[in-house]
Parts: sequence; C-alpha cells; structure tokens
Amino acid sequence: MYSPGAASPSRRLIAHLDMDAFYASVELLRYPELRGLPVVIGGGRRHQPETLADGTRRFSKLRDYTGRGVITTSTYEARALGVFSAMGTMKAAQLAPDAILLPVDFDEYRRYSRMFKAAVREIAPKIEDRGIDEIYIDLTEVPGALDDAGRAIGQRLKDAVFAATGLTCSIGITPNKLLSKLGSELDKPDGLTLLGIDDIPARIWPLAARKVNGIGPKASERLAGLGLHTVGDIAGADPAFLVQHFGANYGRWLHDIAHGRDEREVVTHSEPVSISRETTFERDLHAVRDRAALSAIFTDLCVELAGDLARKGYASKTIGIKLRFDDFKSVTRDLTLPAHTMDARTIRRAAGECLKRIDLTRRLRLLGVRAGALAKISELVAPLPPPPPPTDTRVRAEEPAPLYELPLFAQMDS
Ligand code: DCP
Ligand code: MG
Repeated sequence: MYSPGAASPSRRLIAHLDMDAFYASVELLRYPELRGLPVVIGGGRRHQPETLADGTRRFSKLRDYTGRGVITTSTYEARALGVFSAMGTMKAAQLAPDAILLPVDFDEYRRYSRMFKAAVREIAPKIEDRGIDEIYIDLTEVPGALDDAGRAIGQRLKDAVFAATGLTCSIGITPNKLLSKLGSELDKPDGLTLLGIDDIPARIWPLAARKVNGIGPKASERLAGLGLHTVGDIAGADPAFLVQHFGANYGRWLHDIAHGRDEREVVTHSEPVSISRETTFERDLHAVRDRAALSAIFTDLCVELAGDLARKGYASKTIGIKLRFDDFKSVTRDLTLPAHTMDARTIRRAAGECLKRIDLTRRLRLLGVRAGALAKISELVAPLPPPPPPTDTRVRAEEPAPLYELPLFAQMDS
C-alpha cells in the first residue's frame, strides 16, 4: 500500500544519472567517422560494418533493412528525423533511409556500463543500479556536496564518467529520486540540472503527466480524460477528486508526486526475482487456427525478454509461460534449464516446451513469458555457453530470421 513515509528525513541530495544515447554513443567510440550522422542501433550480425581494402569502412543503411527488428536507440541526429527507441526498423527506414544501421553488441554496452558505474562509485559509493545506463546516487553524505546544491559534485561526476569512458551523461540533482529522474531529462544531452522544491512550479509542472515514472499510458489517458494533462494540472486537482477517480493509493500518490514529494531511499542492493513480458491479444487466438500469428507473437515476447535480460545484465535458468484463456482462467508452466541463458532462441525453445504441457482447446486472450532464477551476468562463475546454432542451415546466414521459424511447440530433442 502506498504510504508517503512518516517523518520527513532531513535534507537529502539525490542524483539521477542517465547516459546519453547510450548504445549509439558506445558505437561512435569505435566508429568516430559516424559522429554527427543519423545512426540507429538495431541490426543483426549481417549489418556488421565491412572494412575495405583502403582501410575505410562500409556501413549498412537503414534503407536496405528488411526484417522484423526494432530500434534499440538512435543518435540525436536520427531522433531529429523522428527515429526513436522501440520503433520498428522498417518504419524507421521510411523516415530516415540514409541513416546508418549498426548491429547491437550488448557485451560492449555492459562493459561500458560497468566502467561508468565504477567511475561514479569512486566518488559517491551509495548507488542504486537502475539498468544498463542509469543510476541513482545518494550524495547527501558526500563531503561538501550540499554546499552548492550539488553543482560541483555533479560536474565532478560528469567529468569522471567522461574520463573513464569518453561518454557524456545527463544528471539531475534534487532532494529526491522523483525530481532527479525528471531533472536528468530536462537538459539532455550532456546536462546538469539542479532543482530545489521552489523550482517545481516553473520546471516540473509544465511537464506532461506521462513523464513521471509510474504514470503509464493507461493512467495518463485516464488523466487526460479528466482534463489533467500536465503535472501542474494534477497538482491543482483536489486530492479527493484524484482519490475518487484513481483509488486511495494511486490518488494520494498522484497528489504527492505532483507536489514533488517522494521519500524513497536510494536502494543499494536489490535483485529482481524475475523479468517477464506479456501481451493481451486484440482478439482471442486459437492455438491451431491462429498458429502463425500466435507463433510470431510468442517469438516476439521471447526476443523482447532476451533483450530485457541483456539490458538489465541478467541471465535466467527458469523459463515460464503464462496463458489466459477466453474464460479468464490462467495457467502457468515453467521449466528449469541446464544452464543460465539470455539467448532468445533458448528461451523460445524452453517456452515452447512449456506450451506443449498445456491443453490448448480454448482460445487464448493473453500470453506471457517469464525469466526466473536470475543471476547477474557479471557474477556468473561459468561463462554463458554460446547459443545453439540454428537448426536449419539454409537460413543460418539470415539471423535473426530463423528464430521466427521455430515451431510453436518446441522440439527439445532437435
Ligand atoms: N533501450 C532499448 N530499448 C528501448 C529503450 C532503450 O534497447 N525501448 C536501450 C538502448 C539505450 C539504452 O537502453 O541506449 C538506454 O535507454 P535510454 O532510455 O536511456 O535511452 P538512450 O540512453 O539511448 O538515450 P537518452 O539520451 O535519451 O538517454
Ligand atoms: Mg540514456
């Protein structure tokens, strides 16, 4: 249940640090000739740049892309053309046909992630890991940090990250996590934004409600329906009105955050129990009659889940699925693998094996895939085994397409 926290702690100084165009910026370190150009990250092995005889490199262009991939991120030059994270690569190709397409290299991004976090930790050890490219940092006890509302320490952190990685980041420094997270976005890229409680009306209230972590698409739509579009609109609403429309917990939370109140601590140790992806179909699907559609959705979920694991730096040993039928009954199955994995194909096979164990006569309304028994990749004793080769040699050169050709119900013995 939401409770705003009892006693207000004494003044805190919290930073939120987020790397700028992270995957793309890491790629630009090895391909500096691409600086200033629209570049998107989202290709596969076949989009690896080629080095020509004269030493120059030949890059893939978005216009040549065919497939079902999505963009992980884009440089700010590509964003100016309308190309953003999570956009289908084919769609991006229509908007920016001349943009350079590079393959995703999670290992390299994780390496840089560790480097920037280590650089920060040397200055301010109280860090909450929020994923591959963002952290919260509690600066309250860093000597001198409070003297100038965090400006000097903020600049020191940015300099240290740049010295360690050659990459820029954006930092928000405020009295709490909520405001810092919003603040770090206000002056991207390469920003340093300091906010106090007095800055809330001018800097926070104009922001769209959905910018707040915790106001998702559904909630922001509901808010908009009530005429509440910005954080300031929420701040001006009667708390009783918010409670009436959103329930006691969420309604009170909305009121508090709109006034910049957030007492959450910076949590230095926390491990997710599981990571999952699920989708509710537009219409109920049948395992046999809608086999092709279901198969593609199933594979998409596994690919997205593998991406989530990679981004968060985890590997999973237990893969599970969740189905909800047209009568709203749900069923789950899971399977423990011989070794940890973050490989989409291995996840897809295991999930397919789980699916075989469910009676599929009813239509389905929801399908989910879950990765449990997680281990930090950086802490695994044995290295991850290489993913198994595609079973069909005909399509071996065409990755990741073969994944989509896996049968709905996996043949584990193949
Ligand atoms: N990412 C992804 N899929 C998404 C969103 C992000 O794979 N839908 C990856 C690529 C990003 C990284 O996570 O580089 C960090 O995400 P951010 O949202 O911080 O985006 P960027 O760092 O790329 O850009 P920004 O400068 O806006 O922070
Ligand atoms: Mg970022």
